[in-house]
Amino acid sequence: MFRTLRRMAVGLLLAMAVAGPAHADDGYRLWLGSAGGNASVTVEGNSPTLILAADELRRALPANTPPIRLARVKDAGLGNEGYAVRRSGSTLVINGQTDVAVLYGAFALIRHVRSGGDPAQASLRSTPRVALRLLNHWDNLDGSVERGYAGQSLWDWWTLPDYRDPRYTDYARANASIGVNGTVLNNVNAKAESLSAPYIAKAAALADVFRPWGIRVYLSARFSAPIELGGLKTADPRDPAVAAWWQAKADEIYRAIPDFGGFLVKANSEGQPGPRDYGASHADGANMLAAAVKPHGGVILWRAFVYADSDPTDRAKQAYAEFQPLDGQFASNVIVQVKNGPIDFQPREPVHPLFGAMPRTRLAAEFQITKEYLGFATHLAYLGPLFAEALDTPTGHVTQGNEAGQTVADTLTAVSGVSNIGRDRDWTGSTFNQANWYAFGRLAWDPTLPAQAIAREWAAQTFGPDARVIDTASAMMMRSREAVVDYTGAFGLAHLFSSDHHYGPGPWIDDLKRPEWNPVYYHRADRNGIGFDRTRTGSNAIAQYAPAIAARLARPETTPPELLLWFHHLPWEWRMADGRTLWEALARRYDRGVAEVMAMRRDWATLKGRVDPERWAKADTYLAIQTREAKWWRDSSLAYWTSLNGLPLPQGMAAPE
Ligand code: GCW
Repeated sequence: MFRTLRRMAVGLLLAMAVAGPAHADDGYRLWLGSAGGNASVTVEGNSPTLILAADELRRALPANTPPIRLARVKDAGLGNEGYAVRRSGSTLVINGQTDVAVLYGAFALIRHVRSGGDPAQASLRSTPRVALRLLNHWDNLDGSVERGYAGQSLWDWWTLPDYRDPRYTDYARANASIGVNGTVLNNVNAKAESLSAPYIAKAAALADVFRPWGIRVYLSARFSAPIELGGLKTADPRDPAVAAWWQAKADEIYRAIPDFGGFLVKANSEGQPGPRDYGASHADGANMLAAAVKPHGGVILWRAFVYADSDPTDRAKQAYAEFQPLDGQFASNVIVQVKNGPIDFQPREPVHPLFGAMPRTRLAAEFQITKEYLGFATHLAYLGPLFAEALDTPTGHVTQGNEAGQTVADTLTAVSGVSNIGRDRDWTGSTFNQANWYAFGRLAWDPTLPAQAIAREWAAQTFGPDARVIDTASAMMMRSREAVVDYTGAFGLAHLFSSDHHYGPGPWIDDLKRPEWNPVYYHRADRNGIGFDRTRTGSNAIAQYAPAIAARLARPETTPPELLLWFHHLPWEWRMADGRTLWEALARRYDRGVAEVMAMRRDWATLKGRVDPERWAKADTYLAIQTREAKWWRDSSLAYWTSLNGLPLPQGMAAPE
């Protein structure tokens, strides 16, 4: 009896040792994969960053890779962060002007090989197009994450600064591998305490972990901190005592974190304090903070996400109205951070009119990687196409040296992504959500990369070299965001979400405190028509765009169909370019969205057995949830629209369940 038990126990242990734990470790390891290599790597010098780069190469690349040599070189064309990887005789050489540039080169080679490239043929050269590539964590000091769907905050404030969880290192590795070079640790809805001495020490511990990976730490600052922490009577930016308090605070932070990146500020927005409380402008507030960090080389990221209930005519116009007139007034180390669209991270928005409209101000684009309006963690929505679409949009403004006209990406000093990272084992709540973190970093580095190439490269590194898996998974990803647009509201409809969690449909909601929180404010549908008139006959928001763009948006016929109802209020019988009525086209889009999700699930089913069982099953279950909820969106939305317009559903479409 005992012997049998013992034999069983030994057998079990052996089985575990051979097969490894039952769960898919790769979920934790992200796109970096598991260690299996043994490549031969030599480093010149003993910089900590180069040693880390060599370790990454050794663990990721097999022993038969040509020997690799890492070295800093002078090559002005590479800038501070660019790399060059090339063959020299029998050796692969990775060069950059700085240690971190060489590290980026090492990750580029790993990416090249792990997505199917021949190491012997590697010839890679790249410099980042945008200087600051930042994650913004909306992490609270109590461990919760605003709009976070992947568990508690990664930062364990309780055990910091003493305990440096190895996970912080893995976080830094993942970010460095995609070129992210800064991270804002705490929520923009900031508590003053995040700038207190104990939290500075905690942030400093994280900064120490991140430093060799080329990642700087930033903090969100609460504008009223001089009152809450400093005991001052005011936070008026024009008061010398307030400026002195911030100067001393900056000095204190820089003593602990010499390469501190700077402050991110949400001011006079959704109840946050700011300079306007004292009759001062956003520029007054930002410049006062900028002066405090300037001697240390820091920046101020000042958010343009403002809308006031005092002007309910069109929320989409308010940020431009408040910020554009301040162009030229911001200090040189202020970066105005603008959300990609004028409302709030919808599945599709036009780009924000501020891009290109503030030529004398440094700008950042803010994207949301976490899927607040795209189905939280469960729905599959690959955001590569959303990010790329925005970055690639022409602003219509022509600048010197850019006579062909600039794109949004051309206007940027920084790109920020609101993080989707939490303490979940898979970091982001689902395997496919990891791709959004990955795509953000890749596009921040090079906004011209095609979203599909990024999807393939991610899939290869995440699931391995099986071509069927790479083809199928990347094709699913590429159709996924458009599917979400279709089942939540196509043709530029927006903000139809149930409040204020923003999960599920609520186009009928009309009873919230502020008019611009209500979905009915955005769709303006009635018996006769639907859409928000932003032309001259309506809010005239189109006048905030460059003349060439505004001229096209002035008429529905020349407005991109996917933004039609963002800019125009049209009769349900309006004829689309293909001759169908707007109502028929819209109704069919809901159906198409559902069909696309069902197709994604069928495609995923064909990969059973080709993806490890744990990750396969979780994604399959999530696609089942998404199928159910896409139908919920379609059926409830159609039921609501028909209750207004009294029109029958297009032929062949079943009545809502
Ligand atoms: O997207 C909205 C969110 C808020 C968020 C705000 C912002 C951090 O619903 O949760 O607050 O925007 O970006 O400031």
